[in-house]
Amino acid sequence: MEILSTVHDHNDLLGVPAERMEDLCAEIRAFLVENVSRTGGHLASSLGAVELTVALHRVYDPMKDRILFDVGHQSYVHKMLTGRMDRFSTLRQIDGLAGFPKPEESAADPFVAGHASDSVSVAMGMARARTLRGEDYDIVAVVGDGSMTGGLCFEGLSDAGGSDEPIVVVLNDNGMSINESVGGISSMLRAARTRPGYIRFKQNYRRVMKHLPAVYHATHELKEHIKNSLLPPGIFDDMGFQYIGPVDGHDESKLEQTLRWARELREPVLVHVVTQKGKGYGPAETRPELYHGVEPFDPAVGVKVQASEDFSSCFGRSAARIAALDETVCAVTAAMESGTGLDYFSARYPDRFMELGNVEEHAVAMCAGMARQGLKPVFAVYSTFLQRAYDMLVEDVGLMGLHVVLAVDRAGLVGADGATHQGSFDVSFLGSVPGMKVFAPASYRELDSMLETALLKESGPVALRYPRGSEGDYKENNSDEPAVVLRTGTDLTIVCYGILVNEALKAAERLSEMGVSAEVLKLQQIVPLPEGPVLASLRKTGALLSVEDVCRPGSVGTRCLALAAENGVSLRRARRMDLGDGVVPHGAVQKLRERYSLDAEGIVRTAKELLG
Ligand SMILES: Cc1ncc(C[n+]2csc(CCOP(=O)(O)OP(=O)(O)O)c2C)c(N)n1
Repeated sequence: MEILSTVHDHNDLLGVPAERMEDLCAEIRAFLVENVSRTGGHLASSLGAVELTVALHRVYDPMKDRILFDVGHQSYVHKMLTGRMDRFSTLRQIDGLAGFPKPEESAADPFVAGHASDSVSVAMGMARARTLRGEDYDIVAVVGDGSMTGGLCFEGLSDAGGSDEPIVVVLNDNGMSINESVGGISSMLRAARTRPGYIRFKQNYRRVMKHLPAVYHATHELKEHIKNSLLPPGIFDDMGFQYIGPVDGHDESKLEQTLRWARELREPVLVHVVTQKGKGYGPAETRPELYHGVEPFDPAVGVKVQASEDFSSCFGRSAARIAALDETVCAVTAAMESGTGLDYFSARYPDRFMELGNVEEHAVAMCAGMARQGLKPVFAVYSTFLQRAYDMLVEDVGLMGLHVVLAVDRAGLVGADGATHQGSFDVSFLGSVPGMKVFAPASYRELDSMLETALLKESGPVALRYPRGSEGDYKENNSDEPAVVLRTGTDLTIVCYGILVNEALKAAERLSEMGVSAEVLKLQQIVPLPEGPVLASLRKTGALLSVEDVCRPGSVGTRCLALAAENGVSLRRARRMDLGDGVVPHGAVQKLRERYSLDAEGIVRTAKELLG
């Protein structure tokens, strides 16, 4: 790490001679592979963006200018070049370096990132602030081709293209989302990538015509014609951007030169950069999808593909099983095919599987259309990303009571990805969608039965929320009842659901050893609340302890309190154990449970406090 060890910021980087840039990039890649293979994290995207990030950091000063990485999973090199290299051994661990941009961590991170497609909008907001406040700094949004499939990105591009704000959008096009990019935008970019002739033509044309303005006007139409034949839809130019590209994203000096040019234009510019995901580490170049996000692995061997059993794989198998019973069942994903376990389904029912791209809003509205015309769609989506489609849930699904099923994966604590990815809010927002039923399976068997019920027996909107990872000791199937008393007691009612049932049962056992008789009421259905069983238990014990991995507003505990009050059940004591405002930092799930007292120990402690 001869060169890398001397680079801690923008000025150090400017001191590295141009001819050493290739060596520097090689050292950065070696550092990334070595460190991420130990901690786990997002590897392939950062590997692909090494030259691009170095060039950005030579052209722009990240402490003064604003470099916005869309999603932010590709920002590891940015972190390395802004004084955080020595913290990489703590990446994604509790109190360690975050895996995504985090302003609290460094002034070089201008904005929280984690969800795709918002960077151009944020850049436009900053550009307007800069103009109105008469300030002087540059703004760059770096967005991947996968994230560009999201509608929000096009809202930002439309605004930017129609404005006079000098901003630079760097399209980091590697042809990949987590898996291969899909849809019309990706076809358009593929065509643009393979026809680099236009940019050469345009550069030469401009150079010559600068001296011949009369001829320029006369030949403008001809130029447009040539443009249209070389660059299929010319969409960015037509939207008002100066389109520059495609540029080789692994030629650092070319990138630097292009970015300087883009900055000098002082108008909305889109620089189309072509990169290879996983570049420089053989196994990641061959299977970039496997190296998008990795657990710790041996770099000499590479990531091992293991068919592990977890809630996602269980969902994929169940969806395929149920699809065999009813040919109107279809499965939908927004760029998360393997993460949600739907690769199993897609291999068996390719015609009834829809991978739409990074498009949660479209996915929900599209499912509503399918349901309206007699299909039974299940949209498998991570809890955190479903947030984006709230309006479609209310307007397109809820108001017509359409039979759309949501398989809400990664509900609750997700761990290392941190605040932008925790599934803390789904119970709160799903609970307000008209007609929505929410089930919370706590075992694979419950997930399987509840999915069948949701798809084949229900007729309105239904969501199943289940956690990241595997089931615990609880393996029963109580899905026939909305609620079940797993353990009877007289001193207090522990209301729980989903994976935390395991912690609640352990806690009740320990409490009984201390002479406290806790009733464990497990809910299979959390919206609407199973009022009868909740009231019966609270009347009996007179004390409520709700245990859940969600934010407090709209939580089950909050609704239990309201239910008790409305029904004249006076509680001697009550405590809601949850994730508070829902903003939970990164760290291993078990560590986070400990921090929020949502492990058995914490529940015991809280129960003892509660009962005095
Ligand atoms: C709203 C939203 N949906 C889904 C995701 C999950 N996700 C993280 S990265 C990614 C792929 C992004 O592809 P691209 O922007 O091309 O970047 P690349 O990984 O190819 O570098 C996806 C789908 C997300 N972060 N945000």
